[in-house]
Order: sequence, then C-alpha cells, then structure tokens
Amino acid sequence: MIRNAEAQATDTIAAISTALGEGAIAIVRISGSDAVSVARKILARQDFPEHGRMYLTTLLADGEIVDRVMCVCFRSPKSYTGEDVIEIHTHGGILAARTCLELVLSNGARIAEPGEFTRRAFVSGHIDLSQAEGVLSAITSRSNEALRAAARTLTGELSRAVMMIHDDILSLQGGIEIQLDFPEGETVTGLDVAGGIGGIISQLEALIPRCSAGMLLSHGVNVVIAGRPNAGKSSLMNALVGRKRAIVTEIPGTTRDIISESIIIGGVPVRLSDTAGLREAGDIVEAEGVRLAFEAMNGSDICVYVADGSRELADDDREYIRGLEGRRAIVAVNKSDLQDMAGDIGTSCPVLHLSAKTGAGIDDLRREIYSMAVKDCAVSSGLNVSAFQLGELRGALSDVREAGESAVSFAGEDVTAGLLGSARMRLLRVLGTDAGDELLDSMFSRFCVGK
Ligand SMILES: Nc1nc2c(ncn2[C@@H]2O[C@H](COP(=O)(O)OP(=O)(O)OP(=O)(O)O)[C@@H](O)[C@H]2O)c(=O)[nH]1
Ligand SMILES: [Mg+2]
Repeated sequence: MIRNAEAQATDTIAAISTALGEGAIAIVRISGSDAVSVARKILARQDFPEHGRMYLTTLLADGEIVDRVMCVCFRSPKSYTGEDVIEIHTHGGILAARTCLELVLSNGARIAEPGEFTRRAFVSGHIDLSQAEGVLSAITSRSNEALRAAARTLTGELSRAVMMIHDDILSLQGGIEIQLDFPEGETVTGLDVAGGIGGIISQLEALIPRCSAGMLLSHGVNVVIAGRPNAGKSSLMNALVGRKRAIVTEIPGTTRDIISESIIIGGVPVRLSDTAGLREAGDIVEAEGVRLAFEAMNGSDICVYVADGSRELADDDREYIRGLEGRRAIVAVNKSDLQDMAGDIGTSCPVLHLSAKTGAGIDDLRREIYSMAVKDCAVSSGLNVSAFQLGELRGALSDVREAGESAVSFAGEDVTAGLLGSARMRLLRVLGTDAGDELLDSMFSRFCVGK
C-alpha cells in the first residue's frame, strides 16, 4: 500500500516490468523526474534521450560491462505514466534484469509498488479508472473474449459511453434546475423530462450487461457438482475437464474433499468443484467432506446436481433438488447409458439426461452452464469493470429510474434533479473522478509490480 502519498508520488520509481524467467529480453522500467539522470549513471551512452528511439548501449557496474542492452526514453508527458520514462531492455533471464534493477535502485530510484506506474498514469490524467481496469484485465485475461473486452476498455470505450450518459444527465438536470427558478406555469422550452430519462435508462440498460460480461470474463463462475454418493459426480467432473482429475470408484463415499479445476467454456472461465456425496457420513473425515459439500453448493454461482438415473430417485435427491428451486442450478440425470429409472424430476431447473461414462449429453451440459453463466451479460461486447464500478453503474440506473418515477408522481422537480445529480456522481466515480486514496490503493494493489 502506498503511504506518505505526497512524498512518494514524486519519487522516481523502477521495477522489472516483464515476467521473471528465461526469455529473450527483460525490461526494467524507470519513471519520474530523475529517470534520465539515473539511466545516465548506469549506461555507457550518454546521448540517448531522444523521445521514443531505441538505442543500443551497455549496462555498467563500477565501469565494468554487465550486459548489452537497448534503451528507450519517453519524455513527459508523452509516456505511459505522463512522467519521463526510461525502459532498459536487458537480456532475458532473471540475473541480467535483477542486476540492472539493483543498479537503478542504488542510483536514486526506489522500487515501485504494485500498479504504481498505472496509478501515475491515472493521477496524471492519461487514463481514467475504467481504463486502468482495462489494463489490469488485459494482463490477467484468460480467453480471447476477455482480451477483447480489456482492449475495448483500455482504449476508452467504457469511458466514452459513461461520459455520454453523464452529459445527457447533466443537460437534463440543468434544464430541470432552470425550470425550478421559473415562475409557476412557465416551462423551459424543449424540456422533455420523461423522454430524457427514458433515453438515459436505455443507455444504462445497454451498458450494464456489457460490464457484467466483462466481470464474468475476468472472474468467471464457480460451478459446484453435488449430489448423493455414487451418482457419478467425479466421473462428470472428469468428463468436463477432459482428463482423470478425480478418483472414480464404485464405492459410495469415494470423494471426501473438494476437488477443483478450471476450464474455459466459450471464453468464460469456469471453476468446477467436485464434492463429497451428500449423505449421513460414516466417519469424521467424510462428515467434514459432506459439510464442505453443502457449504460449496450453497456458495456456488451455478450448481450441477447429479442424480443416478439408473435408479429411482431417492427422497433425499428430491429434497436437495427442491432446495435448488429459484437458484441457478442444473439437474444432471446421469448414467443415461443404462435404463432410465429416474422418472419425473419435478423441478423448474433445467434437467439434462447424460452419461459421464460415454460422454453423451456432456456438450449439452457445457452449453447449459454457459448460457446460465452469460444470462444478462453481453459477452460479445464486454467491457471490464471492478465490482465497485459495476455497483455504481447499477446504482446510477436505479437513481435514474427513481428520478423517472418522481417526475410522474409530482414528488417535486427538486427531487428529480437531486436523483439525477446522484446518478451523475456515481458515473463520475466509475471514471475515478475524486477517487479517494483508499479506493485507489485497493484498485492498484491488484496489479503486479512493474505495471
Ligand atoms: N454406467 C455408468 N456408470 C457411471 C456413469 N457415471 C459414473 N458411473 C459409475 O458410477 C460409479 C460412481 O462414480 P463416481 O464418479 O465415483 O461417483 P461420485 O458421485 O463421485 O461418488 P462419490 O465420490 O462416492 O460421492 C463408478 O463405478 C462409475 O464408473 C455413467 O454415466 N454410466
Ligand atoms: Mg466422487
């Protein structure tokens, strides 16, 4: 966390910006007013700082050549952080980059905090908070869809959409406020409150599913496979993962711990958890497994309840399935390669007949998990936001809806204007305007060092 914000905000900072490990090159990045002078102290070439040009030079420690490097300088304000930035490209591998960083640090820079370069880009006004979220997502993307959402966000698509809605609210709020000063009976020409609010609501209603999609693409869903012993939960887990991840035996009570594995379905990261069979456990270890299974099932985003379809459904099955009513859940009637004895399941959840053994119906299950996960999300046009930003967008929508109700219920134009003002503030918070240190700390601490 960044302390003594004022003093620290002007320090010249440095970090290795590439992943540590063997590779062709590694990059040490330096940012701040002393970046150029620090670089001059450790590089043979002294004439390098022409904006944006790569120079070949050598890295020196006590006059001795340590590495042959490339160096580039981005002059303030035309750099990522908005400050003078030097990047030294050393040979890859851990040692060359570390040696370079140590030299930089012993010559006047201090090590950067996680995300501090991006934080400086934000503070200097080069990017807003939504773009910073896009930067983070670009680094952590696990699918093409997620990477595209990140690219849209970091190039400012979300910022522009939010600003447009903000400006529409501002002009409507302004009109209403002028109206307040008008004498009774007179109206501001062309002021259409209901129409204006309707338009803003539609814009927010279109934007929020895109942001929910971004959240989904970065954070994924947590899918818990639950059911009675021997139903075929572990077999189903293995079928979905495509390899033998969990032990399968004909002995009921085989799985005792939670076994998790991540897969990607249609670009959405899905964290699957196989659990212990739900029953009165025989021993203390299994009992703990069953307790964890219930906990996982209750905490899941989507529950896949597995029932053994080659037998009649047990009363317990029916009870557990009833408990999932109204939740995001799928009933998987397994062992469809054997006789079907399950009968009517009696649930409003989707029911799929499948066989973990032969693979029949597994693709349908994948599709069902996907469509449940992406419900209310515009995946093909996703935009990245943090939970805080999504909360503010939803809050803005509910403020504007309330403003619409207040306008027709004669609650008073000042109430309508106040609600619009509150929605507008929320939109500004999405962009990080007036964001406090605490919010920025929590935002940028999610970054890696060097970004
Ligand atoms: N015929 C058939 N047998 C299956 C199918 N799925 C699982 N089985 C068998 O059912 C038995 C139990 O399978 P598991 O996957 O271990 O069941 P589980 O629900 O994980 O069991 P616990 O971990 O004990 O709760 C094994 O003998 C599997 O081979 C299926 O689709 N068809
Ligand atoms: Mg099992």
